[in-house]
Amino acid sequence: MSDKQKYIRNFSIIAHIDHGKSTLADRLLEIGQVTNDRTKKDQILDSMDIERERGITIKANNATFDYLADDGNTYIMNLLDTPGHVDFTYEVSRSLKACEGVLLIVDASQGVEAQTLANLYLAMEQDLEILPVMNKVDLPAADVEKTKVQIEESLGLDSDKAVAISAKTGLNVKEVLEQITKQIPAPKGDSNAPLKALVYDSYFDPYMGVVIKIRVFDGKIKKGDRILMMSTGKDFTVNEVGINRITLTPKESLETGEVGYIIAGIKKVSDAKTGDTVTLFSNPTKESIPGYKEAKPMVFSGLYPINGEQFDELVDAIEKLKLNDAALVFEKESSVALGFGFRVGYLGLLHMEIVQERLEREFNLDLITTAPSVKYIIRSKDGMVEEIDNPSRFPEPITIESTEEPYVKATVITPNEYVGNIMALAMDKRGIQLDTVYLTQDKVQLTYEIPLAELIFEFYDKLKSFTRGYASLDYEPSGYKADIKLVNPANKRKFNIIVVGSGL
Ligand SMILES: Nc1nc2c(ncn2[C@@H]2O[C@H](COP(=O)(O)OP(=O)(O)OP(=O)(O)O)[C@@H](O)[C@H]2O)c(=O)[nH]1
Ligand SMILES: [Mg+2]
Repeated sequence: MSDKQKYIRNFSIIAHIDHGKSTLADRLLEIGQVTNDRTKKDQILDSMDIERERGITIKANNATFDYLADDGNTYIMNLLDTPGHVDFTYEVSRSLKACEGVLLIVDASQGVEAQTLANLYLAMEQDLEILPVMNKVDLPAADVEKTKVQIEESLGLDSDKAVAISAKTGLNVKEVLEQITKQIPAPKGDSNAPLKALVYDSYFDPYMGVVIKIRVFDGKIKKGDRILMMSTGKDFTVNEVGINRITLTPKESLETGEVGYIIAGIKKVSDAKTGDTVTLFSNPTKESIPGYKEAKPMVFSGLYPINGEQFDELVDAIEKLKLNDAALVFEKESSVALGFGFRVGYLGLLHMEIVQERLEREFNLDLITTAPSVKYIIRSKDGMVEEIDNPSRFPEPITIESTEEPYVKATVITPNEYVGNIMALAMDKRGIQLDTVYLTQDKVQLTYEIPLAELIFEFYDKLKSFTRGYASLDYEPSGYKADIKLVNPANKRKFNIIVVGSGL
C-alpha cells in the first residue's frame, strides 16, 4: 500500500432523519478548512434549493478535506453525507460502496429510531467499520447514559467507542475525526493494477456536460487518459479529474482509494451509468465492480407537461435527472386527456413530490402528476396475468379472477405508551403483526406486514398524529399477497378510490 493510501479515510455519515448528519458535516468541513467564516452556512452540503427550504437532505453529497491528526500525519478525509428519510435509502446504499466506514449518528435526545437500525443494517451488509456517535448532547433532553444502553442493546455496538458530541456547538467533534483515523481502515486496492473505478453518482452540468463521481479501487486516472465505460463499451478522453471541496477542485490525478470526479466530454446521459466501472481503454481491468441492485419503485404515477409542446423538453429533462437520481424509473405513455407524458416509478410519496419539483425547477417545466398507485397483479378469468400500475388500465371487475397487491414489512419504533394506538391503526390498515420487541424498558419495536397501498396513502400521517410525532417508521417490500378488497364487494370503496383517483 502506498504511503498516500495509508492516510486516506472514506466514510459516510448515516442516521435517522434529522439526527444531525449535515450539521456534523459542517463542523468537519470547518475543521478541514474547506469552509471559513465567510463561506460557511448551515448544512452546506444540502446544496439544492429544495433541501434548504425543507431542511432535509434528499441527495447524498460528498466533500474532501485534509486533517492534521494528533499522530502528526495529515489524512485525506472524504465524507459522504446521506439522507435520513426512508424514500432516499437508495442514496445511502450507493454512498456506502465508496466507503470503508460510517459514522452512525444517534440523537441523544431521541435515541435509536427506525432508520438508525435500517441504515446500520445496510452498513453491516457492506462489512463497514461502524462508529456510533451520540449527537445533540447540548440539548436539555439529551440522555447520554440511556443512549449508550440503546447503542449496546438495540444496535449491538460497543458504546465505549461512541463519542458524545454536539454538532451544533462543535463540542467533541475533533474527537470524532481522531476516532476515524484510528478505527476506520485505509482503503485497500492495488495502485499498480489497471484502473478500476466505480461510478457511484453523476449529474449533468450545462457547461461541463456529464460530471461523474467515482471511487477508485485500483490503479489511477489522470487528465488525458482514454477511459472505457465497461457496461456500454464506449470510450472517452478525460478532460479533468479532481476532488470536491464544496467546489470542484481539479487535481493532477485520482489514485487508488480516492473519491473524486471526472469530466470526459460525455454529452449523452445514457453513456454514464451509475454503478458502471471505469477503466483504461489501453489496459482494461478484467473484472468490473459488481454494480448496484436496481432500485425497486414502489409507487407509480403519470407525469405530463401542462403544455403539450413541452414534451420533448420533458424527455430531455427526465433523462438528465435520472443521472442524478438513479432510483428514478420511467417509460413513455399517453393519455387521451393529457397527451404525451411518462409513467414514472418512485420509491415513495416524498420521492414523487421531489422529482416533480426538481423537474419543474431545474428544467423550467410545468407539470402535472396523476394520483399515485401501487402495482397490482391481476389474474383474469381467461387465465391472463397482468401487472398493472395504472388504474386507467384496470380491466373490468367482472373479468377478474383474482388480484394480488404488494405488501411491505414495516418496522415501527415507538415509546411504549403509544403501542395501543399503533396496534389499532395497523389493524385498521389491514396490517398483520409479526413481532414485538422491547428495545429498552420504554421503547418498543413493532413489526407488521401491511399492504403498501395502505402504508403510503395514510398510515404515515396517522402514525405521526397517533404518537405525537414520537414513532418512526421504516419499510421494505415483502412480496405480493391476495388482495381481498377488489373481489369483496364490502370493500368496494377502496377499489373506487383507486380508480377514481386516476382521474385522468
Ligand atoms: N441542539 C442541537 N441541534 C442540532 C444538533 N445537530 C443538529 N441539530 C439540529 O437538528 C436539525 C437537523 O439537523 P440536520 O443536520 O439537517 O440533520 P440531518 O441528519 O442531516 O437530517 P436529514 O439529512 O434530513 O436526514 C437542525 O435544525 C439542526 O440545527 C446539535 O448537536 N444540537
Ligand atoms: Mg442532512
